[in-house]
Amino acid sequence: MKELILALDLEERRMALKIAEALSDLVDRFKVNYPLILSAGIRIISEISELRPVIADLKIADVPHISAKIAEIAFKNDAKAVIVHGFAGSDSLKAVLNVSRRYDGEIYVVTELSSEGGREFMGNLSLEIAKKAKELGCQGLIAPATRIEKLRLIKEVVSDMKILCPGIGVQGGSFEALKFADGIIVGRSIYLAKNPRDVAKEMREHVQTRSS
Ligand code: BMP
Repeated sequence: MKELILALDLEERRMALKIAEALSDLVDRFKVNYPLILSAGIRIISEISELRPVIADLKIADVPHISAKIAEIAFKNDAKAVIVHGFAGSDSLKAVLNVSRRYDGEIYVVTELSSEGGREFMGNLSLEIAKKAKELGCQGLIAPATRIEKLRLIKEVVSDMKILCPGIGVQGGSFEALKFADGIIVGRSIYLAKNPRDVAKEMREHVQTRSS
């Protein structure tokens, strides 16, 4: 079954919780990123994880001992998965993997960003990053719904790894991504909508249709 993951990029704790509560029956997981964590505090991960599992999108990209500390804090606060930048290299990935194993958590490695800038430097490295992430035993990848051909190539390289795709909706990405992805990550198209439940339902239908 493919997943719908809501990116809760709000800056207000109460609003984030309100949306999370209102949509928890329609989404599989929540993803929280710096805007919410820096505004509401790290415990927000724990609060939201009472509704659905949380992916902590800290895009970890530091020297290994710092990457490990960041991951440890996320998992201690009940994150079930963390997002890591592949460009930081094998030592940083290994450090985070070691921590994640202690918590039975998952790590998702960013291949190239879905934005235009993602082509500029990361685009040249993303297949190598994907291969390395697979070789090291990472559970999944974050790959762009905005570049379907690249996504296809990434899928070819990793076959059985989980791929989650951001970029559908406001960034212009396509549901075609679900041909290769195990889940889509959607933020603004849902939480800024006049009726977030209607949009979430629509997205859920796309995901379900592509799951069969
Ligand atoms: P939106 O659907 O509002 O564009 O949000 C996309 C979410 O996915 C954001 O939280 C962003 O940080 C994340 N993301 C992305 O957009 N592209 C990537 O390549 C990697 C991401 O994590």
